Parts: sequence; structure tokens; C-alpha cells
Amino acid sequence: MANSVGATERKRVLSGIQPTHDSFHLGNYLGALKQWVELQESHDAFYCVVDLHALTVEPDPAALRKRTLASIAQLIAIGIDPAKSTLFIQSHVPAHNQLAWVMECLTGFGEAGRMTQFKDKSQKNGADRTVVGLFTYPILQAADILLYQADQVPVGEDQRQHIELTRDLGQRFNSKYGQTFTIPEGYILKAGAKINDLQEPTAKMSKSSASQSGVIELMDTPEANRKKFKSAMTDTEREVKFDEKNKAGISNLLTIYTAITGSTISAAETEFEGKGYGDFKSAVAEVVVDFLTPIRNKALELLEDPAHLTKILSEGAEKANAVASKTLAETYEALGLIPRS
Ligand code: ATP
Ligand code: LTN
Repeated sequence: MANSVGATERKRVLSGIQPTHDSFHLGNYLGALKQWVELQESHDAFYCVVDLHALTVEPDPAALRKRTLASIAQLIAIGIDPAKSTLFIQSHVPAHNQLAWVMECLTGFGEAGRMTQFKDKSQKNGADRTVVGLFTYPILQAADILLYQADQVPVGEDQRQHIELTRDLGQRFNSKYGQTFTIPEGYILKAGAKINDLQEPTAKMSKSSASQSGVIELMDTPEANRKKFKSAMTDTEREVKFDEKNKAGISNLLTIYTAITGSTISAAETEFEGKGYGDFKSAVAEVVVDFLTPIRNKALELLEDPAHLTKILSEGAEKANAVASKTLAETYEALGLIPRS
């Protein structure tokens, strides 16, 4: 079994994704999830659906339940193999909340207030509608990572600051109370780390965008996704050329095209030399749709057998709990909390 043989020598990787929507999008996939799949071959991998983080956006219980299972199905459909990776739901491992409290007691108020994602989201919603959970969100994330002694954390560019906070908290704890946590590194690729919205190509593709017309969803129908590519925002020139500053839309499409096909930007520029934007957009749509269709079908098939998913999750929770409770016990011990006898 990949999980037991050599697990001790392999580096550990951990990542998480929120079940806040019915579908993941192409940005999630290219920025993070694609790397999750690759890393499970060489690393001892722990991947979780962070349902507790999703509580920061007022949940609808029925939707949360459905989206959590849909997230698991999509992760398996893109290639996360439960025989290779420990796949679990965050709330199945109580140590996440427990370590988060410890980390909250190590985090400065100003330090948490400097997190740009918190600043952006709280500014958007207004102070009265901002919950404290949004403020402590990155600290729960730090606990997710530190609990598993992760060496690497595959995420998109927007998570860099949260990984930095995780490192600071881990180092702070280790220097105050003795070596307890592995200090993780972000695993953030250059290509694909930021995929932009097709309609607003200077903003990141996001699950919580006001309009979904520029967001390519894994679970959307091929027709819907084709349409979104056809109406993607471009510019008034004619040349398919990578230039993020002046040609944000075309550059974003080139990034998507090369990330899916494995081609390079310059090869793609040559391929589409002399062709119009219409042809280019259709070509990008086709490679993406061809890639996503089997994923969508597989996820839909998995969702027809929820008992199978529940079994995978129960095994995942078992393995995750074993690792997490050990780290938590060491943390409590280092802090001087008396263990229950
Ligand atoms: P929201 O915008 O509502 O916060 P999201 O779409 O960013 O949601 P998350 O669940 O926060 O989705 O992110 C999951 C993973 O996908 C993270 O590792 C994040 O860095 C990555 N990611 C999200 N959006 C993009 C994007 N546009 N390009 C590249 N990576 C992304
Ligand atoms: N904030 C992350 C989700 C997340 C995460 C984690 C990522 C929660 N816990 C632990 C990596 C490791 C996001 O993607 N928005």
C-alpha cells in the first residue's frame, strides 16, 4: 500500500478546499488541485474538504451537505485516489478546532488584521456583516497544516500570505515551547497559480464572483462552458500574443490553453499565428471541454452512490485522526496542559 510502505521517508503534503459552491472551477483545478493529484504519487498526501472554513459564509445546511459530498466526488473524479491519499472532511477531525484555539492564543491581533483576504472580504461585506470566524479563518488554516506536520502545501497564489502566517506561527510555537511542528512551505506553481475570470480578465476566477459568466465550472455542461469561452473578453487587436498588461484576456486564455495541453506559450502563439480570436477561443473551449467532460461524468456517477463516498470518508477520518491527535497531544504537553489520565 502506497500509504504504509515508505510513508516515513516520503515528504508530507496537506491541502484543503472549501465546499462553498456546487462546483470547483478551472482556477481551483489549475492553481491547486492538479498539483494535489501529481503530488500524491511522490508524497504522503492528506487532502481535506474544509467544511468548518465554509461556515464563515453563512451556510444553508442542505446546500452545505450536498456541496461537501460533491466536493469529495469531484476530487476523486479529477484523480485523487483514496488508496494513495488520505481524503477526509475537516470537521471529522476535532483536533483542527483544538489546535486552532492554541494558535489563536499565539497570533497578534494586528497580525491577523493584516491578512489581505480578510481585509478584502470584510471590506466587501461591511464591518457589521463580518463574522469573527472570517478574522480567525487563516489561523484555523494554520492549524489544518501544522497538525499534519506537512512539508508542502499545494495552493494557488492567493494563499501565499496564509502559508506565511502558518510558518510564523509554527516557528513561534517551536521557539517558545520546543520543537513541535514541521515548518511547511507553499507549493505554488508559476503557471496556472492565478487563472483569471473570462469576463473580467484582470480579476481572479472565483467561486464567489458576482457573475458566473466568466467562471468555468467543472460540473457545468459542455455547452455552457463552450458558450462562456466564446463570449470571453478579449481586446480590439487581432494577434494571439501573451501580454498580461495590454492583453489580459488573451493572456489568460493562453495560460489556460497551455496548462491543459502541456504546450508552451511560444508554441501556442505560433500555432495561432494569423488566426482570428474566434478560432483561438473555439480551440481553447474544445481542449477544456474535452478535458472536463469525463471528470464531470465521473463525479456524477460517484454521487449516485453516497454510501461508497461515506466509506472512503470514514477511512480517511480514521487515518487523519491518528496523525492529528498525536500532534495535538504533543502540543498540549509542550504547553503544560495536564493530560487526562
Ligand atoms: P473564494 O473566491 O470564494 O474565496 P475560491 O474560488 O478562491 O473561493 P477556494 O476554495 O478559496 O476557492 O480555493 C481553493 C484553491 O484554489 C486554493 O488553493 C486557491 O489558491 C486556488 N484558487 C482559487 N482561485 C484560483 C484562481 N483563480 N487561480 C488559481 N488558483 C486559484
Ligand atoms: N483558505 C484556503 C482553504 C484552506 C487550506 C487549508 C488550503 C483551508 N485550510 C489548509 C491549504 C491548507 C483556500 O483555498 N481558500
